[in-house]
Amino acid sequence: MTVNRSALRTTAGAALLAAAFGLAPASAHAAELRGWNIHPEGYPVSEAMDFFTSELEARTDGRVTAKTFHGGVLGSQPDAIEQVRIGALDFAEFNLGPMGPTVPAANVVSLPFIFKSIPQMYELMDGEAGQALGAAMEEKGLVALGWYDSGARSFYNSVRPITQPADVEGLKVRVMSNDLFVDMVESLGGNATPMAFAEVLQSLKTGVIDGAENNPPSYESTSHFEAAKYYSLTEHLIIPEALVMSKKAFDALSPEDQEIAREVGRESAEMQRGLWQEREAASMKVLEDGGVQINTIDDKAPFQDAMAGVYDGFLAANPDLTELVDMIRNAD
Ligand code: BDP
Repeated sequence: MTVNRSALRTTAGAALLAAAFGLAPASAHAAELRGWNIHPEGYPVSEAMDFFTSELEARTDGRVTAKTFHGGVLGSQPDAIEQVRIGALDFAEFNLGPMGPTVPAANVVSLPFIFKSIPQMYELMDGEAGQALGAAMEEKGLVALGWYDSGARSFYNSVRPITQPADVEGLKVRVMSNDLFVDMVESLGGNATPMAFAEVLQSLKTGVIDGAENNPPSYESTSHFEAAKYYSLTEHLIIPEALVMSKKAFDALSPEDQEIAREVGRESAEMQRGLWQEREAASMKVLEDGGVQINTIDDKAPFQDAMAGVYDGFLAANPDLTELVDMIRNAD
């Protein structure tokens, strides 16, 4: 029997090189990536994530396979952020609000009224602001692949319509898990309770809270509107969301597959934004038909003015983020 020594040397050499550079040999059986999503199937985020996983698989010729667990079955958002960071989960779609405690720069887009409109948010997230936030997230182990839309959040409650800050006084309002939102509600005279999204409906029904705040699709999809019928369009928060991959999972991909993941992530965001506009209109119709009393706020200035202390406190605690705050709030 003849042994092809040069072939052996080549194989051994390649393995050595791979080991030296910390590259794992490509495996035909890479584990399926696991993704977290708080929203139910059919929600714009969920549809866009399904597009992401199926296109990722198709364009990598099956080298990368991925599955999203919809409906929050893999736990709460603050926990999931940690899990993705450490690589226990591979990808997810997060609102930047609950990300603030982990990624301080993310708090900048959780400042009330910082964006002037949704189109302005798109423009800034697709430009300099998105780059700055993406870099800050990556330092914490979260690779942003696309910026999703989450519309504008407004207050809803079971007690009265809100037309001026004084109407918030004394209301028990659920907020997402981030002290910034506690400050925000307290600045309006309300009592803020940070709470997991999944617990809100029951808490509204039992009177543990009087209300919460969210965009029309989430207020509708969760049935919160059935327990809290006053929806007041304060539109105080425009917080972008992100499709993210764990840096651990991302770094394990080949450069070619990383590029594909980024490309499909960007495309999924475009798709999500289109679906979002449609769903917002559909949700408003469900709310109207469901007997929700919706009021617009003609003059938001009193609400904006009430937020001065939130900004002052935030900038005093995070002077290094002043530049990013100014860049966004001074943008046209
Ligand atoms: C929705 C966001 C979701 C949040 C939820 C909340 O899309 O990520 O978890 O609000 O209020 O609009 O917790």
